[in-house]
Amino acid sequence: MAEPDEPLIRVVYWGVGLSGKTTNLQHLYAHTPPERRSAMRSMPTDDARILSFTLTASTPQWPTRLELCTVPGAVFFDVTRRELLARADAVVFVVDSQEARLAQAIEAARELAPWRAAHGERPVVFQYNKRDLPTALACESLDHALQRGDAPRIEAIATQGEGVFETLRTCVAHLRARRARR
Ligand SMILES: Nc1nc2c(ncn2[C@@H]2O[C@H](COP(=O)(O)OP(=O)(O)OP(=O)(O)O)[C@@H](O)[C@H]2O)c(=O)[nH]1
Ligand SMILES: [Mg+2]
Repeated sequence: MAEPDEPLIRVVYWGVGLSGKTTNLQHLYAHTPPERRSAMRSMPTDDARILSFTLTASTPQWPTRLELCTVPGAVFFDVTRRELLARADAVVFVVDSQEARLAQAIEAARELAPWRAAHGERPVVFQYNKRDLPTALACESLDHALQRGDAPRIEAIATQGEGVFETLRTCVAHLRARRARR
């Protein structure tokens, strides 16, 4: 494990219910050596669970511990979601690529907008998930509906682990770039 005095950077996995946030965290957890991560913690809410664990993403230039956590997607966890978001240093926005889920994703993007406006320097990485489904929309359509065009986006099939580490690496790269500019 990393030294406890290393900075803890919080990455919040954002997105509507069933978009694939938990699947992302489970894959990251399963494929990170135990000496580089904490145990998985779950915070029971009424009927959803918030998952979190810390992992080290150390380089000689920037020894860091990341705390990864999921928000509960269901609308009635509004308050919990906002509290978690308020503490986020970066956001991974997990989007279910299916057309039938687009309206919900747009709503989640709208909910995220005040945080983005208040913390313009904090990275947001879009993950277009469920690319394996025939009902997935073209990425350009998702960009058009969800993005201002400035955030990175990664395609993923979280159930197969595809794009999951790439998403987190992209997020960390942006955090590092921001730190270097300070
Ligand atoms: N086909 C397909 N299914 C996926 C993919 N990623 C996740 N799923 C499935 O989508 C469902 C929801 O995934 P979760 O990871 O539980 O979603 P969540 O965002 O944590 O949902 P909440 O906790 O309700 O907010 C599960 O049945 C997953 O197996 C994917 O890339 N492709
Ligand atoms: Mg979940």
